Amino acid sequence: MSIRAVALVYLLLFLFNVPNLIVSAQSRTATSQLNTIKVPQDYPTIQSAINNASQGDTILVANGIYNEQLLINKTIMLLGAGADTTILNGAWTQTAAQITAPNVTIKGFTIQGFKTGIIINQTQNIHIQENKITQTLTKGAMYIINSQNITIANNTLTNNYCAGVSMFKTNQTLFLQNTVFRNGGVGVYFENCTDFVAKDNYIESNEGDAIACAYGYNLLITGNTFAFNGYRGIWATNSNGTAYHNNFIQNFENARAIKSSFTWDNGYPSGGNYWSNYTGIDENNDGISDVPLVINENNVDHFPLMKPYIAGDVNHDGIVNIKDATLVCFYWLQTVPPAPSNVDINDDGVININDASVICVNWQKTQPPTYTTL
Ligand SMILES: [Ca+2]
Ligand SMILES: [Ca+2]
Ligand SMILES: [Ca+2]
Repeated sequence: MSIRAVALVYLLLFLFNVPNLIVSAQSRTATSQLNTIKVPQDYPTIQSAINNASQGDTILVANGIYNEQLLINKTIMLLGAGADTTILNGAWTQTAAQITAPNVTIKGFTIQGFKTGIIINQTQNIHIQENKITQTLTKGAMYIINSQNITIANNTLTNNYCAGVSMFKTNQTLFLQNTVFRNGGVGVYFENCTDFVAKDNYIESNEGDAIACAYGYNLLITGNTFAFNGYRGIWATNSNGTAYHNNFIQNFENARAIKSSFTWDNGYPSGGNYWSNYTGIDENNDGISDVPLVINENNVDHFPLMKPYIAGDVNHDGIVNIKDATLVCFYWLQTVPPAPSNVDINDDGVININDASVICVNWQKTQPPTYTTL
């Protein structure tokens, strides 16, 4: 047999064995690491599944009503079949889910009828996503203390008797695209917290403030709508941060900042916030008031918007349309500056497909959505 023929045989043998090698490698990974546990097929209750899970397991919870209180003291992903159909139901006592372990996800549940919805206590890397939390009592829908790196996204917190979220001594929180609606207290309250980001939330018709903070540092509050709240859109004391591209619509008072210093705009022509009770003057017709809005001497929105902010409304004329798309095309792949800041919709310093896609998503929108139109 020639050397070439031998080489060919070895090559064929190798190729023939590759799929088997891959399969055995995959099965080793599957058996030695993560498992998926199903409720009620594998265990009748969610808590029994948690008790029998290993660190890093995923627990899938089928549709149904579960009359349980959960203690989550190990790293798991807890995935309901969806908030419309997977219900954690309380009897007005205790806590629906208490999380004390790091790296926990809770997604896809309705949580209703508890003293407190979710408590996150002295831990980190927690994701709370796509849940509905309603009808809670004293400590509200979510109560977070001494924790860090918390993401709360796409949840609906509504008809709770006290606050939506209360948070203490907790850093690096992302609060994104949540609806906080018609709660009996403040929408989101936090105290002694650093690096809190609230982006693209609808916080409406709560009896207290939409956002209230004491001793909050390096806050970023952007893209939110605060409407019809009983007290303020933002109330802050001894705090600092940045708040722009928010809509303040018919709150009892839009903003109050005590011993606090915020930046209330993103410069020109990106702009500041929309304040429904502020008429302003716009003689040069750029959609930005020619007169600043002064909350107090340390808190000035230098570029108040004349129309409600909608992501993608680059030219501030109150509608996302071909005029905005044209501006993005014109400055395509340019950096900011020299390109104007209003065209960089997502504030990442370059005009590209990420900005164009925001325009596509919000095409023809003319007003910030409110709860009644969601
Ligand atoms: Ca102007
Ligand atoms: Ca526009
Ligand atoms: Ca950009």
